[in-house]
Amino acid sequence: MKQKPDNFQTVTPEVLAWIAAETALGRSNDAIFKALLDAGWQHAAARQAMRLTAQEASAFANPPSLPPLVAVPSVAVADAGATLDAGDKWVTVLQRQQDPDLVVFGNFLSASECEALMDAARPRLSRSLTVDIKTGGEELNGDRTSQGMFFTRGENAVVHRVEARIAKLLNWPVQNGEGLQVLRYAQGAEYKPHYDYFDPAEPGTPSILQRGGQRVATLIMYLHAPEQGGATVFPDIERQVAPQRGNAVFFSYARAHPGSHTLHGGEPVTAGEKWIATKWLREREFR
Ligand code: PD2
Ligand code: ZN
Repeated sequence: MKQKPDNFQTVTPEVLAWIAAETALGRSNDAIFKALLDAGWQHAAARQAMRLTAQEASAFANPPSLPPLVAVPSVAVADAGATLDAGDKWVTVLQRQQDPDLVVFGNFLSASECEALMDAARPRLSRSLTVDIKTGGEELNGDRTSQGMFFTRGENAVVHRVEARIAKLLNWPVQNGEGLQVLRYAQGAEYKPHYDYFDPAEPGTPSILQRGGQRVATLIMYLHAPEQGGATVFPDIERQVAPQRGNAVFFSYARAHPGSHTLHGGEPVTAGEKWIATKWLREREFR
């Protein structure tokens, strides 16, 4: 192992602050460097101190940029109590709020549509995977203890009908949607709070985004209510949505950033089973 030389000098926060103050007073780098040497600093340590001060100044002048703001799906102006034309049926607005834009719909799915989606999904359920943002692949995730499956877009008549309803209500092309995902939460299962967008800072994200760009909105439809627990929670805005059969919650995120306030999770199911179908919407066509 390399030994620290006995005469090693530590670049302290005080010396960095002194260099920054001298720079602010208009003193040149050469003059500051010479003053450090005159004060007994070794060349290497003085150079390191100058470099660190410059780095700090540049990070301050150029803060890390935010991900871009993109267009998102939205529901035509409608406050709680409104009834909306979803193409093949009328859907009611039970709750609406801004920042994030969040809408709870009633009468989104009929009981027979819920049953049909569960019946078609049941034989295909397996322990839920989530996209591994480190690699762009899929992984088992301890934060998500449900079982799940994906339909392909338009896979059967009910899926097709529900997707057309979503597209009409949210003014967003069917082609920009991922395949419908069905999740079954047994007693004790939960989905810990997370964001649905892909973290731009993660190395696997660029490869995920090649297929349709970012996720920009989520619609969670409740197919079967548990006897207890299983609410969808939004910790940043202190909201909860009850998992009532046929209802759905929509929220959008124009920026892939925590400032979207879209942190959300599925509380543990404490009695019975909870079933949902989720539609994630992308910026562009998802193939
Ligand atoms: O089941 C839920 O409440 C839930 C919570 C958080 C679903 C999702 N996220 C999702 O499907 O993204
Ligand atoms: Zn989610």
